[in-house]
Amino acid sequence: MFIDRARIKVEGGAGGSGCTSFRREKYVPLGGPNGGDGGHGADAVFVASNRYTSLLDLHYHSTWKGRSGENGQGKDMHGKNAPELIIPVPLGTLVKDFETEEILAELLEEGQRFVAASGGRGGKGNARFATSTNQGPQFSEKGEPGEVREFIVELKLIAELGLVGLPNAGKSTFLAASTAATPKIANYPFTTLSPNLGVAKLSQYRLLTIADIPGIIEGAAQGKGLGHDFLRHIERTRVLLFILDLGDDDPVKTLKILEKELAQHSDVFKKRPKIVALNKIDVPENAEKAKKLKRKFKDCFLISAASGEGVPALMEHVWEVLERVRREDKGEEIAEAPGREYTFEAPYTIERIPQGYRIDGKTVERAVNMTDFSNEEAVDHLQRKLKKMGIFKALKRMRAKEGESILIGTAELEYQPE
Ligand SMILES: Nc1nc2c(ncn2[C@@H]2O[C@H](COP(=O)(O)OP(=O)(O)OP(=O)(O)O)[C@@H](O)[C@H]2O)c(=O)[nH]1
Ligand SMILES: [Mg+2]
Repeated sequence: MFIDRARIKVEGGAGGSGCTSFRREKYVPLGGPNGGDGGHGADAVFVASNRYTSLLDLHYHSTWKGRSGENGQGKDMHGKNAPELIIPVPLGTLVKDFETEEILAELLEEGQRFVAASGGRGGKGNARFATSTNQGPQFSEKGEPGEVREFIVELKLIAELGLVGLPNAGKSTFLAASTAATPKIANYPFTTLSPNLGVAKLSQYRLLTIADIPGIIEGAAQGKGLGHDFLRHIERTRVLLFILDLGDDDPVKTLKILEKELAQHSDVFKKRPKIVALNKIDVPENAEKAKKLKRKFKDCFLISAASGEGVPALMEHVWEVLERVRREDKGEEIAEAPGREYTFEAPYTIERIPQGYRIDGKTVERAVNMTDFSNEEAVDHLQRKLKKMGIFKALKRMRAKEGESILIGTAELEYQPE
């Protein structure tokens, strides 16, 4: 198994600001307020899609930011909400919090979603603040900033096709021919020292992951060579592809050796469908030999990993076998989604700090973030809001003194007892 990991930063779109405006009509000296609300900022959402098989795209695109909502306008026109920002990830993606590494979501099914960062709420226009005592409010709310979060996204890549062969048989060359992987290839044994992985794209939606492991030699089970250590990497593949070098003295014997080594390593290989490819058909002497040899295998493909000859036909066959196995395996792999626990959270907390008090809490911070402090009326409105939430009472109980600082989010206010 291989783990693909990416660190990404996601930011929801900011809400649009509310508008301060008044009706203008002929012969009406002072129209009522008609400033519209700002639109919602974009939520950023992870969506599982079977069109993706690796996190490669996230490695190249590590910061995502949703669009802002539109600002409200006069004549009660609300700003448009921003469309959702979709971050596509492959099925099986695990989303973890960057700081705590807590698993937040496991996206297993097509279309399954997880909201990574919420967009900010749109600010209310001044029309919303009209009351019997203040019929012409001169202020509106600013849009709320979008949420900003960092994640570690993980994908356990389970290769579906495992390549098995003696050193130098051409396994890495085959991986390079069928996928975009660029493994080291050389004309000496044990070129590959650790597993390589590639994704073969047969057509837009037909993708399959291939594992190329170091060559296996006779006696590997007793510790010879390197290959045995890596057999566990292909234990979970659904299909095995044996790559045999036509230049070998006796490829039939080679296949027997390889099968024996696999059997000694683990019983799981017994049930795996096996496909045989005779490689290096491009070498003239091999072409002759291949004709006779072909009959000795029940089912085999003649290919040249180097020139690509025969590779597409082989891949189509691999795909057919895989589709059958996938259908059969389906029942086994139902992973449970992690349960969620809900805990009670106080709406805000007040903490004594050297210069005064610090208030933390989503609603309070949001109210502050959405206030335009250059506008007296807006500040008054905030005061009333905080009062409704019982913040002044709480501060009084904590014996806050006039002029002490109250820190909320990024704002610093001054405490005035009522
Ligand atoms: N002529 C010819 N040479 C090939 C073909 N496939 C691979 N080779 C050559 O065979 C040699 C070994 O190829 P690799 O792909 O490194 O073999 P491997 O099976 O990955 O070897 P290890 O990693 O050592 O296990 C290289 O020199 C390749 O260029 C082929 O189809 N035709
Ligand atoms: Mg190799």
